[in-house]
Amino acid sequence: MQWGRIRGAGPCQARLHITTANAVDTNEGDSTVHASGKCLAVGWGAGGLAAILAVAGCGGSGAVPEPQALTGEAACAAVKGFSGTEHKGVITGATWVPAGTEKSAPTATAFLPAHCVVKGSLEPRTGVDGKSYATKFELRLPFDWNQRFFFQGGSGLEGTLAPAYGPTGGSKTALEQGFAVVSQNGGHDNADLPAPEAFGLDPQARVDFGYGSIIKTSKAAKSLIANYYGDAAERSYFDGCSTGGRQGMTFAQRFPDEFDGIVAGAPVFDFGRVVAARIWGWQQAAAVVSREPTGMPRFHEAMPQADRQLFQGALLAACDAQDGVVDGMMSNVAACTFRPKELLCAGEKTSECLSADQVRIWEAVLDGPVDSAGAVFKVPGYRSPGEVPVRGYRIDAAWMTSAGQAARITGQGPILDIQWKLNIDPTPILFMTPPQPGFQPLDDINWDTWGNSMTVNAPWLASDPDLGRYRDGGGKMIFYHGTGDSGPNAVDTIDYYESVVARNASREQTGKFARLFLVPGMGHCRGGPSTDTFDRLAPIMDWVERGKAPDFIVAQATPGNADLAAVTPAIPANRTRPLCPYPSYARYNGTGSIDDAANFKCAPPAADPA
Ligand SMILES: [Ca+2]
Repeated sequence: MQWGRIRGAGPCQARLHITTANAVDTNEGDSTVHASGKCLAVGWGAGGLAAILAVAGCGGSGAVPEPQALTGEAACAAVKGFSGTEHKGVITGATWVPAGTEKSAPTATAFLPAHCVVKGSLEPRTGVDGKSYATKFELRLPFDWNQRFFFQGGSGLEGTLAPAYGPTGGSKTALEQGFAVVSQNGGHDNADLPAPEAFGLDPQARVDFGYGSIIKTSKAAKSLIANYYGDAAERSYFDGCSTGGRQGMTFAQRFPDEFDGIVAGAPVFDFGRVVAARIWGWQQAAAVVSREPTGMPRFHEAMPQADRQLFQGALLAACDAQDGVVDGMMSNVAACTFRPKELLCAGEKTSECLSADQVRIWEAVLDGPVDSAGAVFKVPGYRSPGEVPVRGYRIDAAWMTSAGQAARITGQGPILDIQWKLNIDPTPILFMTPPQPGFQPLDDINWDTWGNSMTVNAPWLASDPDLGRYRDGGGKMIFYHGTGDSGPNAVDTIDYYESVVARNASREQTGKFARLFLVPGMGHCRGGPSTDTFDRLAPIMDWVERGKAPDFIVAQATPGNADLAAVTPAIPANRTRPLCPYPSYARYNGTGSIDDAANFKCAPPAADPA
């Protein structure tokens, strides 16, 4: 599917025109140019821009004088002349990238189209900790623009500026499809900080990480787009996973007018609760294992690889067939009620059963943190009482590593390190209010009081179920979440989605603007024994621009994904599956290849056989 421009049949390419200030007819405090052309220039704040007038080349009737028309490289260079925004921004660079000179990744088959890379810095300042802060963004403006804007969501604790190519999960990036694409750094640069989480010492930096950086970036990008092309973007889309998924929810909840379509994957919409669940799980294992001289628990001792495989095999044996086919994937997660305690050894520990400690650890991980009275963690419980206990493979990693066989076996390796840096290290500095340097989460947490420390006024909380303003503005929203996610739990996202349903007239009415797609077996945003590759942009565009709601999304396995062979039966790299809107799931029709999505349909949970 090729998406054309929304307005104007003729070319609408960047043509930045340089005039003198006297030649521009401005309103007070507004450098809008009065012209009869279809694409007319819009000034970027008061002053500063009067000398630069952007006129796109579509639909113009000739009413606009044609002074020094600049295209391509010269137009891009002129962007450096922008000197102010409503957020006190400065353009720090504008670089022309000719066609055929840059790829979005070394493995990409095609070169990127000609475009201008604009870099800017918004509200630079010195924090209360004496460190330098600013919201930095990168905006890529394709010469051949499709009149749309794409916001590329961030990740983790932010602090870096990713190239704004706009990955979509499909074969082409958003930039290659003609979108103007922006990325941002979350309001802080890791290069300016002693540790990634250190921005937690500055209250404004916390706010910027929560929502400040993304809204400033969105506003600035839209202004720049309007100037560069001489016309505002007709449609705006957001796509992100993890922290990016949370940012998508933040836009829908706090800034519902910013986007027409939002894709929110594996959203960390309650970071404190995700971290709490992690720490809780680690605590359970740490209590029964030895420690490195550094104090790091040897988590792998609690669950050797053979026992992990024993559990995985038992889980699949219990739940794989519930979707109509034994294929190494558990698509009917609502029907899976397998519990670790079913593997408890009757006597001595053997290779065929789990010890009492192992069962206790895994059961505790599934139940989530409890206080001294045995009540589920209050902020609120990271899984609801009565929820199905086993979702995909989440149990695989909740207390140790997210992926990677080597790390699972040895307890060492970069993946565990990453989990530590996202959960343990930031807790005293970033997730506690006020910060408490020196706090040792693994040993010091008091689960009776922990909830308040973690979530009160946390600016990154995005759990408001009221999406009414976004809905009423015509916005569409796609959530997706891997059932094997070892970070933010798919159960949490299900619970959030149900809370949205509860705020609307019915599930059917909710499905008219927001749908959730579970990805069976997928880990955090990708990976896992799953079909984890799918185009996220096409479905949301179909929904926004053609009124075609996604009844399913075809996903395929990713060649080279080692996790495909980690289950029995192994998953072939050519497998496709429909991802289904919750609560339906992909059910095998009973005939045809089990690796072809065409032989599956989205079935309601009630279709599960007795
Ligand atoms: Ca199955």
